[in-house]
Order: sequence, then structure tokens, then C-alpha cells
Amino acid sequence: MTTHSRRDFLVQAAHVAALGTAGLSGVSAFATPRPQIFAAGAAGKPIPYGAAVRADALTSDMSYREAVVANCQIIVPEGEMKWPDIHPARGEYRFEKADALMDFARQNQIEVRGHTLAWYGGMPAWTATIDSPAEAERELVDHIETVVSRYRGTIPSWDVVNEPLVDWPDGPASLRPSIWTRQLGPNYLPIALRATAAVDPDAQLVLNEYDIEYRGPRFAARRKALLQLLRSLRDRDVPLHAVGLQAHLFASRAIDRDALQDFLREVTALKLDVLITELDVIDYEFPGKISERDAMVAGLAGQFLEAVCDVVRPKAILTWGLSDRYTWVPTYFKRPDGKPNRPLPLDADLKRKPLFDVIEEYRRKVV
Ligand code: 9MR
Repeated sequence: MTTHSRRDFLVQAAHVAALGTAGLSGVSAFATPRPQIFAAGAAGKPIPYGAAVRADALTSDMSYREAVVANCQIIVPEGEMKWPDIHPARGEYRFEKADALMDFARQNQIEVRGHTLAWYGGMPAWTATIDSPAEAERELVDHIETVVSRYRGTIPSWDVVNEPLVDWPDGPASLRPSIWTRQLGPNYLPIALRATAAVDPDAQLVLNEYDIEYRGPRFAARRKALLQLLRSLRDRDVPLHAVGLQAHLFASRAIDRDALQDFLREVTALKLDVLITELDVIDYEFPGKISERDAMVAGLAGQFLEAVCDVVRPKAILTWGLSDRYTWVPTYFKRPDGKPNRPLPLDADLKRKPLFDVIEEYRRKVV
């Protein structure tokens, strides 16, 4: 057997093993409906709102904690369920921070989204030593089985696959290099999705991606490649229920309303749900004056939400952080004038900004 065909054999055998009941019963696994995934999104209620949170800050900063309780129906851990936190060494799982978040959510009747199981980024150093397809598959499936089973019944929605595409793809096979693509090629996607479905058949499985909403050839290529990828998963009857639009919006980029809406119509035609998973507005190119800047931030988010909500009602709207006090944005996008970034719905003093109001407007809008 050549290395290649042996690898195909191993991967195929694993697919059969990971098919789960849906595949075997003949019922399509792709896009099986998840009518009401969040209790907070019951019929007639506004679209549930949530934010990425930091476990440390929830413990050390009581005013932030109160703001999360007051404003969020959903939380998603910004890092505490990623591989480095939860699986820092081979065979070693650490759940303290993730469990603390789950306790906080339960005590306050907040729902939790899981983030993330199969990603190229932020991987712990030990995973670089994975050096065969069989080992990669074993580690990926073991990780998913361990993490998803721990939270089965308490995490209704998982970003199983995060950011699968390269920045400028020329087809669905333009997958971002990672330990998973190096060892498993594109099969890492069905492996991850089937393993998650097998452990928690009720969970909403989400493929989460960024840079989908803008005008320009790179973004058109991303929409096209993503649709091709979704269709290829459907054609192989791989379980998947929703697409997550991260929506990290940039001042310098125009939202392509028509192209985004065409994309969303195609997603809807595939019977996939849509979530807005990481909305924020990267404001380093906006003017310094706060009233002006906050209005522009809200305006850009409003354009995006209007385009989306005109075509589909998202199952949830989450921002990547709640307050400007805790945001990833300055790590990469500090303002040239040295002023703090203001990308989120609450300011650093936890006061509501125009971005908060525009999200409220679209949560309540009847389409
Ligand atoms: O905000 C997150 C930051 O604190 C982490 O250091 C980083 C690496 O794990 O990930 C950031 O969150 C990213 C998310 O997981 C995926 N989409 C882009 C987010 C912002 O970079």
C-alpha cells in the first residue's frame, strides 16, 4: 500500500466509524433542522444576544460580571475552551476555567456556545509533534469526544470548525495550513463534524468564518469557496447545521450588501442556519472624536445587520467581547493617535454606546 492509499483507507475507515446514527439510518445528517437552538430565542422573542467573555475578568471584576449578567443571554469563552487552555499537553485536559464559566452561566441562566474544536490557530506546542494521519485523527477525535461529552446537554451550539479557508482562496480546497490539513487534508472537516455529532447528536454544529461581507475580489473568492465547501460537505452528508459569520468589521472596507445577501440566500437554500458570532468594529481608521467615532461604529454595524436581517433571521447575535475594557482589537489594531479602541457595545465604563442600540434594534426587528 502506498502512503497515500493507506492514508485514504485510514481516513475512510474512520469516517465509517464516525458516521453516527444519522448516517446509518439514512436520514440526512447535513442541515438537519435545529428549530430553536437557544431557549432565549423562543418564538416571538428577540434574537438572543451574547458576547465573548474572559473567565479571569469575571472573577476579578465584579462590575464587568454584573454587566455580562445584565446584558447577555449567551456567552462564549474567548479562550478558555481552546486547545491551549483545555488540552495543554498530550493526554492532559484541564477544565478549571471552562468549568468556572459553565458554573457562572448556570447560576445566571445564561446559555453557552462552545468555541472551538478544529482550528489552525492558537494550538499548543505539543500538537506540532503529531506526525501521522492516524495519530492526528486519534488526537482530534479524542479531543472532541472528551470536551464535547463533558458539556453534552449544557452547550447547545459549537463552533466545530473555525476559519477553514486561506485569506484568498481559489477553491474549496484552499484550506488554511494547519496540523490538521498537513496530516488529514480536507478530511479533517468531516472527521471533526462527525465526531462532534456522534458525541452530542443534539448540538448545533457551526462552521465559523470571517471576511465574508465585504466588497472586492478577495471577499468574493471567500464567499465562493465557502459555498463550495458547504456543498461538498452536503454532498458527503457530513453533519453541519449553521454558518457563523464572525463579522469583525473594518472602517476601511465596504460591506457588499448584494453579494452578502446572495451568499446568505445560498446558505439558506442549503437549509443551514446563520449566526453572527464575533461582531465588533475595528475602529483604528475612524476619527478620534468619540461621539463621531461611536456613531460611525454603530453605522457600520447597522449596515451589516440590515443586510443580513433583510434575508435571514440569525439564530443569535454575539459580539467578540461586551465592553471596550476587554477586547482583542488593540493587540493588532492600535489606533495611530494612541487613543483606546472602542469596538464593542459597552464602553470601558460599561455604559451603553450607539452600537448597543443598533444591535437592540435588529434583535427586535420583525422581518
Ligand atoms: O480574542 C481572542 C484572543 O484573546 C486570543 O488571543 C486569540 C488566539 O486564541 O483569539 C482571539 O479570538 C479570535 C477567535 O478565536 C476566532 N476569530 C478571531 C478572534 C479574534 O482574533
